[in-house]
Amino acid sequence: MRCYVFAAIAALAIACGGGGYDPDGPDRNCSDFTSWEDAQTFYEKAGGPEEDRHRLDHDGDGVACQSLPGAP
Ligand SMILES: [Ca+2]
Repeated sequence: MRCYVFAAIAALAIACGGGGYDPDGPDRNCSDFTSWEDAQTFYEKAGGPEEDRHRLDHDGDGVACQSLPGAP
């Protein structure tokens, strides 16, 4: 029974994950991304400036990981 519940939650997470973002996944830091575009895409999927649950945008201007190559 427990496995069934976990499977249902996983399916829901995939269905509602906004294009692959897993809110229960590991914390991510800017150093986990090789390019700014990847970090920005992840940041927006994770809720963007309203949530920023991974703290990728410390100054809150809506642009994540400005230290990465390719940042505007
Ligand atoms: Ca920023």
